[in-house]
Amino acid sequence: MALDLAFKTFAAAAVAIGATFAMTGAQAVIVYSGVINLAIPNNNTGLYVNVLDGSTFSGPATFPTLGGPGANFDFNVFGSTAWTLFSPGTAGQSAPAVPTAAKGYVSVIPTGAASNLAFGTLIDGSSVFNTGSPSGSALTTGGPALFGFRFRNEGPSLASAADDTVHFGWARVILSDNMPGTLVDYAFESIPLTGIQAGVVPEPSTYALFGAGLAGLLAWSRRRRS
Ligand SMILES: [Ca+2]
Ligand SMILES: [Ca+2]
Repeated sequence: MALDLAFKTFAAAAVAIGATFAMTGAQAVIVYSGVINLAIPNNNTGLYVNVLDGSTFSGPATFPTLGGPGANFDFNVFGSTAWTLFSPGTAGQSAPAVPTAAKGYVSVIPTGAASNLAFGTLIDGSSVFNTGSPSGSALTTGGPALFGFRFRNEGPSLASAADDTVHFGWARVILSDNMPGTLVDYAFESIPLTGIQAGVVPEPSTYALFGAGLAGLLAWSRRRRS
């Protein structure tokens, strides 16, 4: 596992290209993936997810590349005999590198394993985040487990941090050692720095289903305001 971590920590320099999405509007909206049940390969790549555009990457390279699926990823689950969560740095990310305060996984201490969150746990600015590569050893195996994360919305300018925002989210996974896992679903709060409760899926009439993408989300906001 030490080799995995060293490899994952080695980040290639990247040129900022590709599309990102701006979050606008003042109304809190939880964006929910729906049940997707995506496979998480149990290898050094695992599954990268960009929660803003829903794109994912699971190889064959170890990292997604800018402009490709999974670029500007927000969380990554990988592993071989055991599971690890990996925080974004520069690989596959817009410039500048993702700030420490814009990434990480909810944990008990900043250097500890990712927490196995109870349903409804609030993930917000008071949560403790491991911003590196926390172990997944505390997560329930063989059944659904919830972890919390925070992420950077890169904003339209891929070379500047001025329009970047920080958001909170959760993901539900099913993991077992020595075999592929499953990403069941995930959600995030569209308003920067606004808390979200782990595993809580809002009423269909009050959340933005991810399938429509952010265009759908923004249209929904406009409809709500009109
Ligand atoms: Ca991101
Ligand atoms: Ca930016």
